[in-house]
Amino acid sequence: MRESLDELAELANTAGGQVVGDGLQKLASPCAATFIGKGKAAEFALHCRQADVDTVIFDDELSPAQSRNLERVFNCKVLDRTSLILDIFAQRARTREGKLQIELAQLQHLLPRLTRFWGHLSRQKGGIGMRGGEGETQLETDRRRVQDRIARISKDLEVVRRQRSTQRQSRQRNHWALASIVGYTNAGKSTLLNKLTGAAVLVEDKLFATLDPATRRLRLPTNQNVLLTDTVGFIRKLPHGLVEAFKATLEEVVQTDLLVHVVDASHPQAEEQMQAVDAVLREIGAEGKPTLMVFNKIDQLNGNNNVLSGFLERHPHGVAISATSGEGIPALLQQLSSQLRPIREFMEFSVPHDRTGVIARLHEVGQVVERNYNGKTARFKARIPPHLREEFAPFMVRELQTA
Ligand SMILES: Nc1nc2c(ncn2[C@@H]2O[C@H](COP(=O)(O)OP(=O)(O)OP(=O)(O)O)[C@@H](O)[C@H]2O)c(=O)[nH]1
Ligand SMILES: [Mg+2]
Repeated sequence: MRESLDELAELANTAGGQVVGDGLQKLASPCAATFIGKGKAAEFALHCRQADVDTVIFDDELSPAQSRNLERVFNCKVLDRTSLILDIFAQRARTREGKLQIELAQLQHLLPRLTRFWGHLSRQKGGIGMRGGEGETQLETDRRRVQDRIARISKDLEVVRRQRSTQRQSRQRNHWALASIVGYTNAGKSTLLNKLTGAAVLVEDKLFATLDPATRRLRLPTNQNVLLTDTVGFIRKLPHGLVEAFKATLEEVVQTDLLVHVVDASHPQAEEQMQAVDAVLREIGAEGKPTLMVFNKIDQLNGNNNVLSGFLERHPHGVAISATSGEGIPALLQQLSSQLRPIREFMEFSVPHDRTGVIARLHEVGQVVERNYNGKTARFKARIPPHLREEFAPFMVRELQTA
């Protein structure tokens, strides 16, 4: 499919490669030995020799045998979409956990594919894949080293994950609502987080600019605090091994109160991208989560408003925004406030003036909408998480109607 191939070229550029040509072949079913047909393979081989190509990338996942055979035919390295995505992730991982996760996914993908062209495991900066060329003799040692490394990383990851889960628990103690920004890569997720919270997350017109999750606090117009997390973008045919490796990170997505699904409404494949995101959400067990649809980049629609109205018709609670110009952001904040509200209980409290601890705590965990310090006791109207009801029960005057 043409669009997928164009996206593959974008991925190759992102990985530091330079695309010198491409080709498509329609087959009823892939050829067992070489994926593409024999004649086509020979044609590409000639092209590779003429253009001095050092890597051929396939848009679909190749079996280890297919990659090996193709490397022989082309006499150069063969990558598939999966290894390319893994490679980009490897270049971009910053945190220890991110690096470990990606290395694990990479090694697991690499192990059955170790061939002469992958050579030994020294990584070349800026290039694609793990390059080398020390020949067959290195192979057996490499396989053993890879296996040892996989075992080692799995152990390290376990430790990091335990720390992460502790962090999460302490965050939950704060009882702030949690929302995760999800969406196709390059949809504008980080731009939106930056716009909303003044964060300085890297924004780039590249695929997978963000890899490690960033969480910032956002105070809604209703005074409610939300922890907003921006995380890795999704893509169609996201390697399963990668989803597996990133499960721990993505678990945060599953455990939030609300998903904010950002769509690049100006992208010709916006609909397919939304479906790809939904597919990944299903895979990580986040389907059916309350979701706020956000149609971004409306400044780029160039009057093509039919598309947008189509989206909004199908997603009546969705909002149209431009994360760069700020258009639609107030409406987005409103939606966030109203979608996050149901998990709070709205009550009136009366607290003696000298119980400063209680007053402080109420402001910390609750969303204080009205305060009055003039009477004999301090009076508050506030929304609090249901499970904290008991803690504040001694000070509760009455329940209020949730608007
Ligand atoms: N015109 C326009 N461009 C936007 C808008 N929002 C984001 N962009 C651009 O889209 C590109 C991608 O933005 P990011 O915020 O990095 O996208 P992301 O979803 O975080 O991407 P990944 O982290 O790579 O998954 C950048 O070049 C942004 O400047 C918008 O509302 N309008
Ligand atoms: Mg990003």
